Amino acid sequence: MKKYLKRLGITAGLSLTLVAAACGSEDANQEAATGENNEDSQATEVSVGEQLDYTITGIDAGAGIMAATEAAIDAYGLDDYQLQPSSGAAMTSALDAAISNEEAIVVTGWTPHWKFAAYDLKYLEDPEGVFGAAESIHTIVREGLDSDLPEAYEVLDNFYWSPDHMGEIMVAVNEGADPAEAAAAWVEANQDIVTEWTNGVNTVDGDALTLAFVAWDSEIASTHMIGYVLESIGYDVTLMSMEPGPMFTAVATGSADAMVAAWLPGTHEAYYEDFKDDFVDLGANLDGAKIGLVVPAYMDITSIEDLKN
Ligand code: PBE
Repeated sequence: MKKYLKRLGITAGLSLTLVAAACGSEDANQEAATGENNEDSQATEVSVGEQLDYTITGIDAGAGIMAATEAAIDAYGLDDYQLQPSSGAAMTSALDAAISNEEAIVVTGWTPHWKFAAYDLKYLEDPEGVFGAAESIHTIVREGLDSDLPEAYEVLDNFYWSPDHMGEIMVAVNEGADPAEAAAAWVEANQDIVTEWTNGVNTVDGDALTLAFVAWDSEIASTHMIGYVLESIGYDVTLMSMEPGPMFTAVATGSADAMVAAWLPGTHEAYYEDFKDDFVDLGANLDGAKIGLVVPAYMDITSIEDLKN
């Protein structure tokens, strides 16, 4: 049976070999089961919560998945846990470090994301349905875009792709490609898809267009991709990276022309409700997205409920 070690930080005083040997030994399991040799078995039994330092590794504080995770902490009575805010990049590097050492970790995770191609991961089941079902990612534009920049409006309205398409750019970026170059390469290699969005749309002559986005890996991919497509029909496109609240505000107030990063109906519900009368929702550009709590496949738990153990 594969065993993973709890974080080294809380194994002070025990050598790695000792913990590994004790946890892995049939004798120790037997003793724990029979209650024999209590002193030893207590030293080797580490709860899931202890292995995790009662920490859920999060991302940026304004992300919808952070609010959903706080709601899950409430719904599942995970009172001892804290949700650690960080960033998408810090979350994946914590995940990478934990997996290299086969340690326990639970992160706020979402699909599409390259981490599922890079590592063997699983979503924890969510019997309370706190994280919702499948999500769609919507394209949202400022009021008046249809008359001011009708060609951009048309392409943005036509834009629709699959989680696999988005994943291809994300994987390339994770493997070291510059996002703009990875997006351009994807567009060039997928002209059959892209021409469905641009067919019959007139070219323009350098009109300025701004796209707001948050630097989540998924949105880095989509925003660079559609920005490149809009450049290719003649727009002078500026990508503006910001926090989620400001992204919604920017499109609602018209300081950005569009965004392709609204996760609905659940993840960005609160932002959407605040601003929905002040912008135009062009509907889904991708279906089959998902958010939840994610752990390495080697962890011996299947449900968010198991975090209590
Ligand atoms: N995400 C990626 C975002 C939406 C896109 C799931 C991290 C969020 O939680 O707000």
